[in-house]
Amino acid sequence: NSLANTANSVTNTRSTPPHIIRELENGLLADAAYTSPKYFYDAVGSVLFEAICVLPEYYPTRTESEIFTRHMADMAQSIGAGGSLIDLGAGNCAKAARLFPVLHPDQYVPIDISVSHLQDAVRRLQQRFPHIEMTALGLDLAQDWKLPAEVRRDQRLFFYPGSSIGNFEPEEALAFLCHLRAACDRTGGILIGVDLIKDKALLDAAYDDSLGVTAAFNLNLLRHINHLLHADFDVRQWQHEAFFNTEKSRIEMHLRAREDIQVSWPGGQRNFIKGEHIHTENSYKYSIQGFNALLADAGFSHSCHWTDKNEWFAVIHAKA
Ligand code: AVJ
Repeated sequence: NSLANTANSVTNTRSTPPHIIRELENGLLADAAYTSPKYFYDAVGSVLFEAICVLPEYYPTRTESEIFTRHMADMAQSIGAGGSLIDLGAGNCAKAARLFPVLHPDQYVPIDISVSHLQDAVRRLQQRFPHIEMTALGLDLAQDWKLPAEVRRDQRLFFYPGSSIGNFEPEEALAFLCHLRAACDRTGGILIGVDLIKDKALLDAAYDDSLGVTAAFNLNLLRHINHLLHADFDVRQWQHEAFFNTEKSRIEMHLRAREDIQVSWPGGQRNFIKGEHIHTENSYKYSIQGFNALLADAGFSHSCHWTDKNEWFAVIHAKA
């Protein structure tokens, strides 16, 4: 079986960058196959994620939004006015825009993997808030990145909502926080959304909703990989699986083979036996204490947090 799982150096004429092809092949050919969650977000995947965010079972988006509504004034008090607001993974910039009227940043720096996705949103925002200097940046936060000189150095506030930090392994999360700490001086800080450890049944339902939207989101990954790798995954042969792994404090998402499956792409192939799976995502959940410890390890000095009445989600402000 493993002999049949091969990659060779057949050159391809696809437009997918070679490092992406290599990364996908490495994951698919590993004994325990895996893929990176960044491949969820093609055009269909991005729309499915927006749908997930309004599902009754998916509490994080709604709960975080309620926390901002309720505690915005306190947050502004803790953060102070002015400075630059650096939005990590800005998308449509809507979450940050809610902060403008209370935080009054001098500069807004939305960052996303592709700057073209930001352009429309930034143009509209610039009209509503003409006094805020806006600089959109296209950077991959998972790679090494550096802010250009036009981003003022003092009073940097890194904004990282939505519990995106959960996709990092805890040691990667620490490295990422260290990187942010190094990018601000003593007047800087971060404002971050963190999903909290809670009852397993609630977590399981949030990632395996009754409508099957999260299942479609997970399965769509195979369509995206077919496109990137010219592979021949048949979505109907796979089953969505998501559960809270209590020992590891993380949601795991997998795609399970419903039958014996052979997948091929130019230069490689992989056999999956019935029941074998591809690990597609981890979403780590933290306690407030645990996350504060991570912030302290990263060199942040003081932190303040706000939460909902059920303590399902937290927004944390940490000063450098
Ligand atoms: C975008 C990483 C915050 O982990 O909750 C939602 C992604 N995956 N449902 C999360 C996701 C399945 C989401 N993050």
